[in-house]
Amino acid sequence: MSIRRQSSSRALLLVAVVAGALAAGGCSSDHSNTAATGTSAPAATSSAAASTGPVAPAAVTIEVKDMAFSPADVTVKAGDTVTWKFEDKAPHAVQGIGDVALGINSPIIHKGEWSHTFTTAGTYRYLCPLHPDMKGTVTVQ
Ligand SMILES: [Cu+2]
Repeated sequence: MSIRRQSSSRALLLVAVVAGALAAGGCSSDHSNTAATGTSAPAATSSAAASTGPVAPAAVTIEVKDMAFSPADVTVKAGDTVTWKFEDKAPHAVQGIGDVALGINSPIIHKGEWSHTFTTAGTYRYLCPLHPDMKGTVTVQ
């Protein structure tokens, strides 16, 4: 970790030196290049504290296989995350129907997972844009 950061800041320093040399190129006098002495690396403090609320959000998984979403209808609470697990012979996607479901838009996935966190109560209908007969509903309470 610290080694990696050191080398990246060294690369930054190198860029600064090159940039300084380029900037000084137009000037014909013999200034010594002391531009890059005082560069301090940016403090990359990553405080990824896991903030757990009073109620742990639930995770619901919908299987995407045999040309269907299963279960097709799920009910979750606001703040819950729904994961679609794609494991069919054909690729599929999850696309919300209507304005209320605009944020629901997965890429086309053959094998893999895609998640969406529902923050607002409502009824969200979706389909697979490749196979519009594949439909599902997420009800958020
Ligand atoms: Cu599909």
